[in-house]
Amino acid sequence: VIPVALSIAGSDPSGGAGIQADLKTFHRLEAYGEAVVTLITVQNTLTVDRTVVLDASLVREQIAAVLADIPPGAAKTGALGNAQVVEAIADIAAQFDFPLVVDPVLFSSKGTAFLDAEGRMMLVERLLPKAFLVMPNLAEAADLAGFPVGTVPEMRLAAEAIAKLGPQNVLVKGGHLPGEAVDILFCEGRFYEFAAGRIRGKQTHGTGCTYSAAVTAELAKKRPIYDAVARAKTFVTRAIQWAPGLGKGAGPLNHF
Ligand code: PXL
Repeated sequence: VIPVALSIAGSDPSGGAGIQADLKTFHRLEAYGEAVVTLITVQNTLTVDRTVVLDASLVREQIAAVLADIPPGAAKTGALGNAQVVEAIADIAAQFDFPLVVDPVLFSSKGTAFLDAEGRMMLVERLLPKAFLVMPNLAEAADLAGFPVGTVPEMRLAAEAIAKLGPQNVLVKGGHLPGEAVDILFCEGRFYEFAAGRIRGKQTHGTGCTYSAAVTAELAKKRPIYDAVARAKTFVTRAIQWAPGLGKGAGPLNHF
């Protein structure tokens, strides 16, 4: 049977990030993709001009419709917008019998807020405890851990601190480190490192979305977490390497 992966995230009409990136990633990794929209952005590779968060009931009903018919083997969340949407997802996540990957999107790469302060609190209190994996970047890890995170030792400390908030596993992503892009996975009391050489260039729009979608697709195939992260890391690294050079700003990755 075909693995099924679900994304609960925002729309990027330029196709590089958000649910568009997630669906492309699911497809390329041979998972059947489903997408529940949480918010709509007006953006391209240069700017994010506007964000409209959908009504929480609309998000809840979309998830219920999907679960009632084609339940996924794994799901991820991306940009969620506000506390009501986070709460709606947390409520229904109690029924999930598949792994949930939380990409704690606080800001877009251009600095636009994708979750307000109340939403951030709801994410910590209600959604993280239900997550199989949370995968913050350095800024998000610092925000969640409550101290600066800019080195590999600090990433390890942050992963441990974030695990105390309730998720089963934590992956702190080092894409914004100087030098090598080292990611730290904290899983069952142990640390694992995933390293990739730094790729020069600015074609990185949607990297976080693509990475978490790739992990979700691999989890939907029932791969263990270490394998899922290793494969996803390879996929996202190659997608950056072979970026198609589209757009006038930070361009999208190559999802093929
Ligand atoms: O990478 C975070 C992100 C999530 N969701 C949407 C986005 C972005 C970044 O641009 O556009 C819809």
